[in-house]
Amino acid sequence: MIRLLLIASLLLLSACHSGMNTLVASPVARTVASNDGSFTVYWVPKPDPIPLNQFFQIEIQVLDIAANPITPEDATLKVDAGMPQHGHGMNHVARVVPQEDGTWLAEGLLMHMPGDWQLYFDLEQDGVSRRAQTPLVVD
Ligand SMILES: [Cu+2]
Repeated sequence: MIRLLLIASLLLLSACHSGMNTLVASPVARTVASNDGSFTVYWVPKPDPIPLNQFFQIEIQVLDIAANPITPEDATLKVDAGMPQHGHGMNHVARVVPQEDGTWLAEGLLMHMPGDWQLYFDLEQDGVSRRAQTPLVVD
């Protein structure tokens, strides 16, 4: 417990210096764990809620299992979305731009149909790609 508090306060300290605090502060960000449990994606859609048939962005921060940030210096992030029940993806390829504060900004996302989407975060590190995914209803 003390160790967790220590990590948390260290994180807060480093967050203040790098300006990352807004993304990790619950409940601002939504969270999704990777399928293998090795990292967590904190994400904030802009605007929120995600609009139908309109471009939107997602601010993203990734923390490993010990709550240490995984930054664009450590890994490459891809963001994609699809409607599995319809067998299609987006009509646009999202651009994921590394930010100086160690986060990412995904741009050019567009949900062109209402209904059940899946949002995919693929983190590639040391030649291995691992996925976090979350359901998303757009109406
Ligand atoms: Cu569809």
